[in-house]
This record gives sequence, structure tokens and C-alpha cells, in this order.
Amino acid sequence: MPVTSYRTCPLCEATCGLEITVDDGRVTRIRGDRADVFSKGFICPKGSTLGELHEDPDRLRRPQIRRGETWTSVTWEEAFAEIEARLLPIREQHGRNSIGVYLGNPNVHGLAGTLYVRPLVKALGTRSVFSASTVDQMPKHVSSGLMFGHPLTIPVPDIDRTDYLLMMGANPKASNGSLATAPDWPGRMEAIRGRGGRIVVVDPRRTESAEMADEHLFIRPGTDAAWLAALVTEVMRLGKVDAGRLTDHTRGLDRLPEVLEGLDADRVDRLTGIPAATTRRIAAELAAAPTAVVYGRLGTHAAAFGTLASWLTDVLNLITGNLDRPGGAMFPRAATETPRRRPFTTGRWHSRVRQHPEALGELPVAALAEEILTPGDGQIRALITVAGNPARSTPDSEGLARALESLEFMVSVDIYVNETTRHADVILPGPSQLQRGHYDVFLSALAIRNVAHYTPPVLPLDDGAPDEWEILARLAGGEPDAVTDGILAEMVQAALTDDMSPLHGRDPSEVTGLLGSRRGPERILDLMLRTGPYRLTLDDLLAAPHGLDHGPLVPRLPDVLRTPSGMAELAPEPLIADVARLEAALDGGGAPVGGEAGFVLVGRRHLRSNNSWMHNVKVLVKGKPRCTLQVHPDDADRLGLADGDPADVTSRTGKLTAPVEVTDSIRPGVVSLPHGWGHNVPGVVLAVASEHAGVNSNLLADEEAFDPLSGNAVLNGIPVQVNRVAS
Ligand SMILES: Nc1nc2c(c(=O)[nH]1)N[C@H]1C(S)=C(S)[C@@H](COP(=O)(O)OP(=O)(O)OC[C@H]3O[C@@H](n4cnc5c(=O)[nH]c(N)nc54)[C@H](O)[C@@H]3O)O[C@H]1N2
Ligand SMILES: Nc1nc2c(c(=O)[nH]1)N[C@H]1C(S)=C(S)[C@@H](COP(=O)(O)OP(=O)(O)OC[C@H]3O[C@@H](n4cnc5c(=O)[nH]c(N)nc54)[C@H](O)[C@@H]3O)O[C@H]1N2
Ligand code: SF4
Ligand SMILES: [Mo]
Repeated sequence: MPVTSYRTCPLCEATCGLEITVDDGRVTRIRGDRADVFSKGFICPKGSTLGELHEDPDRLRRPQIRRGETWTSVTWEEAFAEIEARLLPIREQHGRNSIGVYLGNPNVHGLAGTLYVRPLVKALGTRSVFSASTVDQMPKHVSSGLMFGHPLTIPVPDIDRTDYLLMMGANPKASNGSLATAPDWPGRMEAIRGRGGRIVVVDPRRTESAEMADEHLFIRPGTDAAWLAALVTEVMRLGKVDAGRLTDHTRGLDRLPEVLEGLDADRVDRLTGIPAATTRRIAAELAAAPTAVVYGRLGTHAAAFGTLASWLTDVLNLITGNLDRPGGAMFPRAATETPRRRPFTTGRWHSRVRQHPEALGELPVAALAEEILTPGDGQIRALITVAGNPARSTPDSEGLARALESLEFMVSVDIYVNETTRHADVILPGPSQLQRGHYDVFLSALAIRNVAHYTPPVLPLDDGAPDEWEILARLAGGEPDAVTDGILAEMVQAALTDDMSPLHGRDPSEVTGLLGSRRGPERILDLMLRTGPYRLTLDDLLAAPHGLDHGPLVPRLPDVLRTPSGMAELAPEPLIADVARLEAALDGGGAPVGGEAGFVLVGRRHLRSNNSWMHNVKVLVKGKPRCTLQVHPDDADRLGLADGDPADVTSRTGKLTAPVEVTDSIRPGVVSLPHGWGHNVPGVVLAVASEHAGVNSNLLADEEAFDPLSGNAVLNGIPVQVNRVAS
């Protein structure tokens, strides 16, 4: 008998509801859940492949131990015994920081990664912590921390109500959005125009999203911060600064004219490639629109001035009166929100080799290889990766591969033997997505509506296999239920002493009594929901398989501000200090790019791909190869390259050869390669992906190029040379 169940898609940030039909233990159909309160039936081609992922013969079902080149399936007890026998002596001999941790993107998309990774890091006691955040959104955390007092207090674009969307370095038609959770971005963009609103896209490529917009501006890569600074200056010159309701809750506005002096439309014209008249017009449009929102994402953040750009985005929203008001940039109120207290700082410690400051307890992943390869006290000798593929997603892949190979011991919690985990000694595979319950703790805190969904597992665990949270708890050195109790005890303690909490002043045992016999993340989630702003329980969510909708976002300032001053800080010192670096780039920059002068490389995403790990699903990789080097026809002519020809691409750190795709959708002087490819290396067990291998763009990303405030790598705007392959 076919059974229908509902599951939130865990693959990207859009959190679509899926309707899944299972017959005799096999998924027979996946389609969009039309009753879902948020996604209303929207689905993309990836969402319907969870069945293929589950059935993928290459997906690991049992722990693996590597001896030389050979992998052996072992029991879970054998795997954990091996880890204990090899990891503990390293820590005893070389200290806590000798064990490194790398946390990958899927951790954010699951309850286990969300709730059990921190206890793991705490149990290890290491400061050698790295994650995909420093090849992604760390600039937003840092600017939010400095401006609003907490790194997770991130404003999201209220795209359902805005009249004007200025979108930079984001391509939600392909990515379905990021730091702005909204199923069906494309439909919501159409709706903006449908109600007479305007969309302007700023991107060195005329993307699928740009095709949907009213206007597209070809910006020169890496110059978004300069352009945003000019927009702020021009709005100020127009005399249109109006923070509205927030005027009394804002500090530092008076410093901006002096700090940004001279950074105007004329000054950035040559550098950005955007004519001064256009910049002035956009500034005037932003100031005049009934509501408007500036939204920047990966192309703007994973760049040389990512934190400045992130800050200036919010400054622009604030001075045009659009921060924290409907149709502008707003702060979600998630059902699991906990009080945010900790004052924000960075640089509480530094990396050993190059003295990078930590941010959010992490070091820049661009420094991972050197921390492994450089001898001395505190050298990383063992590494644990959890749901990450740094060998494909972080800079200087060649250096990192050497580093991973040199480790004394490596454990990966992962479902594949891929470019990273092939270096591991032990791989611990969690169950497939369909075998786990799901709740988006992080993404619902970034959603453009206040919604909550919990979906239970669709399929049972394999016989005797632990759930992902149990694996992480065991790695943390504990018995899983005891680790859960430890997490709960901390949360209960915080709730009991918080006078805003419904549990304030109650007896701890009474509180845990409320949670019944649930185990693991569901037990913790139940507590988080009970103490959250809507006072829900997990049972409430189980009774609402299509989700609960708490409505559109509501203004939240000044309540959510956690800066020492209690104000929104428009001119935090570290950001002001970094403007000098931007000025220096302007002084030195503006030279033409392309041809003899060299090119700049940017990334891109495709709807049918997901970072590095969905290329083993046949229906997603079939068709035209997608890992191509996009080159403008004028550049191709000059270089003597035709569509499909191989071209050599060389940067300071590496070299690769990729097939050329000639397209006028890219700005002259710019070339683009997607990341996450390059699967044809020895030792990977990815039958389909190896046949559609592509090349690894992060061979070209430079481990010395990063945004100093956040430690985020520069993945967009990499100087490269492009040449015909000598025949
Ligand atoms: N040049 C360039 N580089 C980039 C980017 C770019 O735009 N350009 N984008 C960056 C961004 S935004 C990100 S987020 C990073 C991503 O960087 P990573 O997180 O390092 O890479 P992913 O490709 O997401 O790899 C996910 C890994 O988790 C495994 N996995 C999948 N599901 C699960 C699961 O449920 N449990 C476990 N345990 N493992 C699982 C997969 O097999 C894979 O090994 O890449 C970054 N790198
Ligand atoms: N299909 C699919 N969806 C995904 C993912 C995926 O791999 N595939 N990954 C997920 C993840 S982890 C993330 S973080 C999100 C990212 O989601 P987005 O932020 O939307 O990321 P991209 O689609 O890479 O779009 C970045 C855009 O920036 C442009 N760009 C490059 N350099 C510059 C620059 O200097 N200035 C400007 N203004 N633009 C520039 C690129 O041309 C590109 O179009 O997507 C998520 N969704
Ligand atoms: S858009 Fe994202 S969340 Fe929605 S179905 Fe596709 S991969 Fe899943
Ligand atoms: Mo990401």
C-alpha cells in the first residue's frame, strides 16, 4: 500500500515542503506539497531526487576503515574503537588544538548538525575549528555582530512586500536564495514586478535572475563595497537620509559623510564599471521608492571587501528608512528563537601560523592547510570532518590535498567516499535524509515569513544503524542520551534564569518532565519550541504536517539590539578602519581587465547542482556539461577560442584546463567557473560523478586572498590568465 508523507527538503535554503509517496519501503514519487504553508507546492529538480539519493549504491551504509588503499566495512563498535585508539593518543601527546574540525554546509540543514556539533567541539576542547562559513556568509555574521550586537541578528529582504529590490551577487533563480529563506524565489520575484515593483540585479553575469529583472548592471567583480559606498554617499547628498522610526535607536550616522567622503558615483565609476549617472539614478530610486530593499549575497560577500559590503548594504537600508519595516529588510522571529545575550567580539584568539583572528569561534578555512602542514606547537595532526568537502569547496585545493594526506589520523562523518573523505582513515555514514526527522532551526531564523515545520522520518533507520545525532554524540565521547541530557541541562538552566522565559523560576525536573520520553534532537527541539516566542510544542508541529504560519515579518527593533550601546551602530570602529583598505584599492584599481591584462574569475551555480555533492545523481548531471568556463565572445575571439575548446586557466595558486562556453551573458574581462567539480581523482567512489567529473575551480582560489575582518575567502574576483591550450 502506498503511503504518503511530508518532509521538508534539506538540500538548499528554500525549505520546500515535499509530498513523498513510499510503497513497500521504496520512494515511488516526490512532488511539491501543495498544502505547505510556505512553499505551496513549489519544488525544484533537486527536491524530487531524495529517493535517488537514498537508493544511490555509492551512498555508504556502514562505517569504513581504510588500510592503505583498501576500504573495509566494519561494525559501528569497531569504528568507534578505532577512533578511540588513534585519536586520544594524539590529543594526549600534542594537546587539544592538535585535533582539527571542519564542519560543512549540510550541518546547517539538519537537526543533528545543528544541535550536536557544538557539544562535539566542546568535548574536543579544540580551537582548531573551521567551517564552510568562511567560504560563505561569515562577513554577514561579523557586520551583524558589530551593527546589531549579535552575529545571528541578520536582516532579510521582505521580498513579498517590497516595491524595489536591488539584488547584488545573488542568483536565486538558480540557487533558490540564501540568507533569505523563501521557497519559490522566482515566483516571488515575478510577483514584485506583477504588482508594479522594480528589480535591479547587479552581477558580472547576466544571470537567470537578471533575465527576470527590470534592469541589470554588469559590475566589475570585487567592487560591490565601493559601489555601495557610493550609493550611501549619493543618498546623503540628495538629502534623503531618513531613518524614520529608528532615528533614536541609531548611532554613528553623523560619522558616515566624513568616513565615506570622496567615495561617490564619479570616484567608483571606472573601478566598478557602472557609469556615475546610473549610480546616482539608482540612489535616487532607492530613496524615492515607497519601500525598497538592498540584498547582497555570495558574489558580494565571498569577495575581498565582503564585510564592508555587508555593512554598507544594511546602512543603505537604514538610511533610506527601509530597515525593519515591511517591504524593507526585516528581522525574522523564529519559533525556536532563544534570547541573544553574549556581547559580540572577534579575535578572542588567533590562528597559529598567520595570526588570523577567530570569528564565531572559528578560524578561516583558507588557513586549514597551513595549520596542518606547518610544524610546531599546536600543529593540527588529526582532523574530523562533518558533512563537508573542503577538498572541493575551499581555496588552494592542491595544498589542502597534501595537508589531508599528511595527517596522522582523519575521521569523516559523511555519506560518500569523495575528494575529501578518500583521505580519511575512518568514515562514519549517517542515515539518508529520508531516515531522519527534520526541522530548520537556522533557516527559519532567516526566513522571509515566520513559519515552523517539523517533519518526521519518512523511512526507518537501517537495522542497527545509529542516527546522525548518535554518531556525533558518540564522537563527543558520550553515551548519546547522556549527551542529549547535557545539552538540555544547559538550555533548561538558561531558561530557568531568564525572566522572559515561561520556564522562569520553575523546577528543572518539572521542565524535563514536560518533555516525555522523546530522545535526541526531537527532545531538544521540543524544549526550544516551548521556550520560544510562540510557546509551541513538538506535538503542535506534528499535528501540522504542512507547517504553521505565524505570518509576515514584524518590526523588531530596538528589542533585538544587543550592542553595548543598545543602539544600531552605523559606524563600528573595525568597519570604519577597513574603509582605508577600500580607498587603497580605488587608488590602485580601475585598470582594464581582460586580454593581456589578465582576467578575473567568478563562480556561479546551476539549478541542477548542489555544491560538490549531488553530482552522483544521474537525473541531475545528464545533458550538457555544466562545468564550463564562460568567456565573452570578444575575449574568446582575441584568445582564438571557440565554444567547446579547452582553455588553460592559471592563477597564483594553480592551473586547470576547462572547456570554454562562449556567451555574451558575461562581462568582458571576466570568466566564470562553477565550484564543487573535479571528481576524477583516484580513490573516490562516485560512479556517476566520475563520469561527469568537471574541474575543481578551487585549485585557482588563493589561500592568501581573504577579507581580513571575517576571514572569509575571496572566491569571486580571482585574478587569472586564460590561454589557448598549446597544441
Ligand atoms: N569557488 C567557490 N567555492 C565555494 C563556493 C563558491 O561559490 N565558489 N561556495 C561556498 C559555499 S557557499 C559553501 S556553503 C561551501 C560548501 O562547502 P562544503 O560544506 O565543504 O561542501 P559540500 O559540497 O556542501 O559538501 C557536503 C558534504 O557533506 C556530505 N553530506 C551530504 N549530506 C550529508 C548528511 O546529511 N550528513 C553527513 N554527515 N554528510 C552529508 C557530502 O557527501 C559532502 O561530502 O562551498 C564554498 N565553496
Ligand atoms: N542549485 C543550487 N542551489 C544552491 C547551491 C548550489 O550549489 N546549487 N548552494 C547553496 C548555497 S551553500 C548557497 S551559500 C547559496 C548561494 O546563493 P547565491 O548567493 O544566490 O549564489 P550564486 O548562485 O553563486 O550567485 C552568486 C552570483 O554572484 C555573481 N558574482 C560573482 N562575483 C561578483 C561580484 O564581485 N559582484 C557581484 N555583484 N556579483 C558577483 C555570480 O556571477 C553569481 O551570479 O545557494 C544555495 N543554493
Ligand atoms: S529549491 Fe531547494 S529546498 Fe526547494 S526542492 Fe529545490 S533543493 Fe529542495
Ligand atoms: Mo553556502
